[in-house]
Amino acid sequence: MAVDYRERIPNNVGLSGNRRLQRALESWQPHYLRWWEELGPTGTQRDDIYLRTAINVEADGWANFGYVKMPDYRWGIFLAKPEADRAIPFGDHKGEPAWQEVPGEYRSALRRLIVTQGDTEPASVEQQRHLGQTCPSLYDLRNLFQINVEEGRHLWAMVYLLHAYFGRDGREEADEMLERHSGDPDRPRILGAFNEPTPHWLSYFMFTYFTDRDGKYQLASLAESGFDPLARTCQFMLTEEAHHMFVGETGIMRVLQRTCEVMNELRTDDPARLRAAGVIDLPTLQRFLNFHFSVSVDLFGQERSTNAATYFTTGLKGRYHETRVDDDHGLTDATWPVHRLQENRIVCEDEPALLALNERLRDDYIADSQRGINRWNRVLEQHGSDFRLVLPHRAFHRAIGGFADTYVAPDGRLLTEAEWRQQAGDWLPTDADHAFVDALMQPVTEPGKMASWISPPSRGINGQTIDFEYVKFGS
Ligand code: BYC
Repeated sequence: MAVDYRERIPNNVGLSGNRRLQRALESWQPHYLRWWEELGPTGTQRDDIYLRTAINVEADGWANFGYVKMPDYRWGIFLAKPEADRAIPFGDHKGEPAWQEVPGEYRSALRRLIVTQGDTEPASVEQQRHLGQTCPSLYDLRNLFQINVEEGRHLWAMVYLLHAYFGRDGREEADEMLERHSGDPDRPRILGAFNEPTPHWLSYFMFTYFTDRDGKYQLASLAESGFDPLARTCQFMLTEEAHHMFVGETGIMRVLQRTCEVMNELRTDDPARLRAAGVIDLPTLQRFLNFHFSVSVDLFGQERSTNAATYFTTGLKGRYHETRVDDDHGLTDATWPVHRLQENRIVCEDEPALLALNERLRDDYIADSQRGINRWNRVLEQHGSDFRLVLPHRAFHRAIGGFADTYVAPDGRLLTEAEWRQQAGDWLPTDADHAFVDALMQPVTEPGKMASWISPPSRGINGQTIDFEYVKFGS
């Protein structure tokens, strides 16, 4: 369906044919814009930014580039094209026609999933709101804003579902999306990682690599949902999510590249000398990696989860690439290996697969995270460094699940609390690490120029050169 950009809310869901829904969303829109102004990227209202905007869901339509002022960005509502005669692919209702309306008996579970998903989107915009003031280049600044507007659009996607399918309580939930705030002691965001600060660009690149990747796996699982509007919404969101992870992966790669160059120039890997030369030493990068990986691993929930089992049997949330998995899609007798603590050691034992769905998705996520780490390590190898970045053990620094109250080293060794306290500063970013990275974050806004601590990207956006003026600052 073509998108009408003359409408206040561009959409491919036929909004103009449903006056009630249109009015409800149009009355939410000013609240959203006020939230964007108050808690979105700071001091950017008048800047022209080279952004991509989705104008339809076709291959040639979802990435339209041009200069836009962010408050004028057209946050639209887009669902992937419907699949004719789609059937529910898993669970007790497997093979029945996918639901086009909310199944009454699963209403509150479905609403909960949509609210949890939706809550993360504005949270990440809030977390990143000050980063624009310390951008390492115009290229990076533009990518930050691209991600921010798309997270805004992903909030619109969930708010549309709440308004369109959940009546009054859906509208209330949509309002609350703008009332909870990242890190707010009274009204925090729902999931832990979304209340952690993203104070500088190193955290941001790690966040977009690790935390946006949780988004990929959760959205892919929801894209299998028997509730067809949710599945179609998530399918389209996933096309945008890839760029966010690209920003994280290439961001860290460029940091590594720059550090390696200086290591070779100075013939040293001494952190103090490298820091003095204005680059981020490798042990510091590893500590930030440990932190962002561990808080992102928490986002998959408990290892044994009856919630997850219910979401699956009721057909609301599937597995990663559910339709490509070769089994009965019911999981009644299947098992899955799960890590857990047993008398002072970590064991991995088979558990009922239905209860282990969070752990299974976490396994998919960890394997995917490792692939990027391998690519980062290739940069180190190419520069002759023996240092290798490693993913910490899944039990390291956990706040959710069976390892939440244990002290575990990055290599999986169980520790006493005293041992942990003694060594935590070797494994997680310290205040001094943050202060050092903060001090590096001086804005660079001349086209084509990069901060001292990061290499240029290998290419620009949409075929433009690296020195293209990706952001034109308003007066
Ligand atoms: N922090 O049975 P469990 C993204 C709660 S990211 C705090 O394991 P379940 C994005 C849990 O809510 C993708 N609380 O839970 C990325 C439950 O609470 P109740 C976001 C947590 O339901 C970057 C209790 O602990 N999407 O899109 O199996 C930028 C029991 O746990 C946490 C989704 O998450 C935590 N980390 O699993 C922008 C998809 N973990 O019910 C965007 C939707 C668990 O006891 N959500 N709890 O009050 C879900 O599928 C599930 O809610 C979860 C949790 C996987 C998160």
